[in-house]
Amino acid sequence: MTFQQLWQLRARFARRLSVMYGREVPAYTTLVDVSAAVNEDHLARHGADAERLGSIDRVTAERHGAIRVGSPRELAQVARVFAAFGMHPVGFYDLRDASASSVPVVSTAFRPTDPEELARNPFRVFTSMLAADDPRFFDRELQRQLEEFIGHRTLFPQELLDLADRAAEHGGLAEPDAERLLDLATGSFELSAEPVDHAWYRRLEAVSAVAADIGGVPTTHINHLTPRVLDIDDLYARMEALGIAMIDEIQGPPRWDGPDVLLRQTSFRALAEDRVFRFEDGTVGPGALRVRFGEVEQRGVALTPAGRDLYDRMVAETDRRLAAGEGRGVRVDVARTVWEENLPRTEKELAVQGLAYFTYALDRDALARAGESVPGPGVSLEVLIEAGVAVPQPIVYEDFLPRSAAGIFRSNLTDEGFRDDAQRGTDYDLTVLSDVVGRPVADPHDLYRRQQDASVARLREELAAVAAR
Ligand code: OOG
Ligand code: NI
Repeated sequence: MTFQQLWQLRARFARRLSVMYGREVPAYTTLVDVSAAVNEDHLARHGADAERLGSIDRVTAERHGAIRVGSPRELAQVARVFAAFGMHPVGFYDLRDASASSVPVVSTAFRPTDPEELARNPFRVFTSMLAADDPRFFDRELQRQLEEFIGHRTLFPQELLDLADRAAEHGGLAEPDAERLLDLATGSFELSAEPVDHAWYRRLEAVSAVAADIGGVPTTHINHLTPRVLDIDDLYARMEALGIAMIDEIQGPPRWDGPDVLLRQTSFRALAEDRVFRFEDGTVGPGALRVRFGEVEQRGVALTPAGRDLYDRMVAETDRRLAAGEGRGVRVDVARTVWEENLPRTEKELAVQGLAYFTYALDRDALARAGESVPGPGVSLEVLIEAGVAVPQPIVYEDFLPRSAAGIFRSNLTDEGFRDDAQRGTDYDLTVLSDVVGRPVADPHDLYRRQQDASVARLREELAAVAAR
């Protein structure tokens, strides 16, 4: 039987989840269809330029998922499952303070980390863990009950964990084990028909709808699967035209006529879904929950720490102007003005100023033209970029934005929930999360920088080879 490498398993896993989620949430299928049409039209209008941030095949196949688990033990287990698909934890997101509403989770994203692996299939899953030990959300009694409830459930069967460990160890699995792994992994994220304890669910919901979705049910499920588009404004307009009410605004950077940076996202609330409840009087019967939604994203270039600082300052400046009553309260309009005042208008300028990550291709014609004006081996990258000798190619942002994530969580909640800010929150960071998952959580900047550095080193070798002739 053919051996399935990790990336092949990953691609099959992404497709399986997509088919399952499309059955569960039919609006997702509409979203995928509209996304594909948006991408085709964008390509037709812009030609090869449209593929600067990824080939049309990759972009159209691309998805991210979101799941939520309840405890360190469950997070460590899901890390083992994702490792079988070549997906590793990257980045730390603290959503507990990222918005006014009650979102008691800390998160990371599981994704391929090698550029070649990303190119083969970039499937990633934003994964949140309930911070059940945070006293701002849960008093001592509720913490104890949560831990007990979550401690008693099994999200991932032992057979799945064993197969996953084997796949990770051997770099893949042969059939029929590969198929078994996919069945068990996909099944773990399927919406369960098991009855939900009504009183327990509602009790958690009073604190936070997110807490109820995680800790109020006996299993986990895909919260959303997100296709990627090349023009999110077009997507937004087409979905509204189809009568699907989107959230008020596109999250993240505004539309403007300079380079797209980081990540723009928007979403719509899914319809209420039928679930089975066990009511207080012991009867079991139908009910409805409304916790899942549709989301779509557009990705731009990854920003360096200096670029990210600038981004954060622009976001703060946008908030300040909005609070001062500018732009008639329309965030994206105010943001566009702030962008135009602060962010370079070209990728080349972003590169020269060291604000974004790029790989660099050597332009031999430009090198010949530049001649003596490009001095020897020690020449700085900036000079090479300015002279057109080093041609920047954007490195796509593969990660997430905490504020947008909190905005996405919040825009799909019916009420704000509860957070007692007089209490001290529990400390979580990248190191704590690494301990929890039992493997290092990568800092996204290290990954982008490594890719950029490798490309610059190759460029310098090519330059040296030319000079030696
Ligand atoms: C995750 C919300 C964050 C994103 O794309 O930023 C997210 C969730 O709702 O579980 O998916
Ligand atoms: Ni998402």
